[in-house]
Amino acid sequence: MTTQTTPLFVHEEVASALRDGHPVVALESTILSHGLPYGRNLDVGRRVEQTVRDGGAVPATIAVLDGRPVIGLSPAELERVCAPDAGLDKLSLRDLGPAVGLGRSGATTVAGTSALAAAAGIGVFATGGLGGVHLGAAQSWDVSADLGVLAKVPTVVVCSGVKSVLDIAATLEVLETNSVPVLGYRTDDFPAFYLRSSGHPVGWRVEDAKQAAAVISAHRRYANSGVLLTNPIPEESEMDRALHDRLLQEGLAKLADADVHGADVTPVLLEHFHSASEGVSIDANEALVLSNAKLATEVAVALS
Ligand code: PSU
Ligand code: MN
Repeated sequence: MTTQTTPLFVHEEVASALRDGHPVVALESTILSHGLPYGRNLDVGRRVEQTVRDGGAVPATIAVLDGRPVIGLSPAELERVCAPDAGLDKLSLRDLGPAVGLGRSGATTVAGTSALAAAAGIGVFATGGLGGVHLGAAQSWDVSADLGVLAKVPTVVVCSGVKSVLDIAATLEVLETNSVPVLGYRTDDFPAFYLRSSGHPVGWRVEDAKQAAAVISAHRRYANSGVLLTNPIPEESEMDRALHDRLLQEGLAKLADADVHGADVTPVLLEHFHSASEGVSIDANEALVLSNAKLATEVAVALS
């Protein structure tokens, strides 16, 4: 019997950056395939990569294509992930084995991306929002695997907090239980994705990428868990609170009416926000992802 280990397919540019100790920033693909509509996703994917390049690091967008875990999509592969008929599965960490073993294709979530990035030796990862504890989780047990992966994988996730469609207080409790430090970039408040503040305090505040890098380096001496660096959406792109609250109530009602559960919850809610806000939420989403990519790049540069 032979044991087959499936290698990572690391793009040459990424591989050489890693060899030379140059900064690399991992990027997820679920945000493109399941989080943003066709027509905008490719543009955002390219801009995020360009933002990382402009900051002096190499971008590595991650997905599983035909059973190959790809670290650093080529331009053609990025187009494939963003195509209207891409038909990609949403891959959390538990789905990587099945997707690779069965030769399938899928976009990776924060959990899936963090695990593959860490396996490739990439420690900094930029995204939009983290998955968390869903409202009503006491009954549904719906807690994103993103939190469990941050507990075990020494990754730095730069994001704009979690959406207010989640139970933010419970999400912060789970992060605490799992020894994941939550840093606020120039803020004392945990951000709520479309909104700059959730009303919940962060554990620690950092003023610049250098401070963040110092915290991350020190954390790695004592723990194998990840670090969450939260960056509020740029002020000029923050969503109007009344609009936000209306969309949220409608979205939650839609979930209940259509009996949506599990992995479909986030995509269905995002779809509602996008269509009912006439694109305001998409602009907000793009602005925060770009801002997070810029900050993650500064942190990766400071760490390298
Ligand atoms: N939040 C967003 N946009 C997204 C996601 C979360 O604002 O696209 C995606 C991310 O890939 C995240 C995943 O890792 O949803 C969490 O899904 P779940 O709750 O099913 O674990
Ligand atoms: Mn879930």
